[in-house]
Amino acid sequence: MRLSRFLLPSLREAPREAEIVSHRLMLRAGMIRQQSAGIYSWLPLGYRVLRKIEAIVREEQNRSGAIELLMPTIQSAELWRESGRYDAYGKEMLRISDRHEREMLFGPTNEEMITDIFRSYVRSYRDLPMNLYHIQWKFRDEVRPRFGVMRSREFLMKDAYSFDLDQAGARHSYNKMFVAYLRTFARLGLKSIPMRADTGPIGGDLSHEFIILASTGESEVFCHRDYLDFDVPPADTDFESRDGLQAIVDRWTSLYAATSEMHDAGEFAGVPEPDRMSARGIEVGHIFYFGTKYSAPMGAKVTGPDGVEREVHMGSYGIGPSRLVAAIIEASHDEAGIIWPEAIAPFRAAVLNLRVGDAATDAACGDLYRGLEAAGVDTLYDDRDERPGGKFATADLIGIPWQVIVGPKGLAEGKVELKRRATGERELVTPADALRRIVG
Ligand code: 5CA
Repeated sequence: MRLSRFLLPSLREAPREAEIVSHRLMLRAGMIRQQSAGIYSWLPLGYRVLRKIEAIVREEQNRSGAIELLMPTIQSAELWRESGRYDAYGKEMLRISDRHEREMLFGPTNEEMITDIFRSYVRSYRDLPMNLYHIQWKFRDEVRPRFGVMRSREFLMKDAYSFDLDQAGARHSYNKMFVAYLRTFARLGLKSIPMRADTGPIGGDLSHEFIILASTGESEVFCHRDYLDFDVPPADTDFESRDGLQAIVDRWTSLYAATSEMHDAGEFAGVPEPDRMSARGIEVGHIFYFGTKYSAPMGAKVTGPDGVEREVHMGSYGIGPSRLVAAIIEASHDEAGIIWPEAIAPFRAAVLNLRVGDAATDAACGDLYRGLEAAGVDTLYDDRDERPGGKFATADLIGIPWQVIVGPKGLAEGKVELKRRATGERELVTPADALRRIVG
């Protein structure tokens, strides 16, 4: 992408309304634009990151055996009356009526709708276990939308729903998501810690929040320090092995870790003092097992091997990709701006032309840009007619992991400068070497 042809409305100054660093940087880097309280447009740079996060979430869901579908954002009140949640959900639900005065709502979550889909098509235990997920916009009329996309009213959610014949099967489905979540957050460059959690309006009695530690986090959390050094399950983990997965989950729940709602000060005092960590955290995922809470009132049943019909055991599993964009920035930035992990950077490389209009510099930049793109590297070519200082600042602000700085002085010696955003390291190399190093 040529920066001169891109929409990147970056700002020098942090807008005053932004209280936390991720919100400030997302506005300064031209990633989002507020349209109403808690409602944002994703500008081109921000949208690229969101899509990359979504892709990693999707890959790990698929790896665990979950199946993707897509449900609508608008739902009917009638469906929610079946579970009793239409009245129970309260003011967080955005209620709408259509031209026929039918009561509708903008979905805050999809337990009812997925249960309706399931009961319409699945009748036999032979089709179980089944886990269906989608990645779709949700709306919750939060009392205090704040911190930009961290706590917004409209936000993207990956929500998965599992169906099993019995509680033991449901536990295995829960463990699959538990392990998939550990892998997902690690691939996004985050250290997540699963913590015992409250279930709120979703319900049920087994639940974990996946928390990443950050001083600006909204949740107060308490945990054992050793979690920070735990190894994440590898890509070839056998998701079908009940015992194997249970062993992983047992290890990841063996030490103390709880959010403030579930905190037990007495138990925490039992953790050796140097290992005790009380910190602030951001909830990036939340998983629930709630048995037959929805299948019973909505009549989602399957016939078991003995020919007897039973209500299915369900769980639901959420990740917030839009919140993750902000959470990753909270975890990875410096005074100059964002430091994207390579896996989700909006562009992996930037080519900075320090003398636009100089034939040799333009030619070298053009070659590098085309070479990188041809090798499959998403590249931003800063071909704007602007001073070098402004170009350095922009590339650092928007966090591009590899930066190739090209100017007439270096080129006279056949060299360009290769800079790593994360470390600030700079090296003089030939353009061919720069390309080789970035392509990897
Ligand atoms: N139905 C269940 C699981 S699918 C559910 O709704 N869980 S949840 O309420 O915990 O939300 C799941 C995830 O969505 C959260 O972990 C968080 O990452 C994200 N999320 C929730 N509310 C917001 C919000 N207001 N802004 C941004 N992300 C949010």
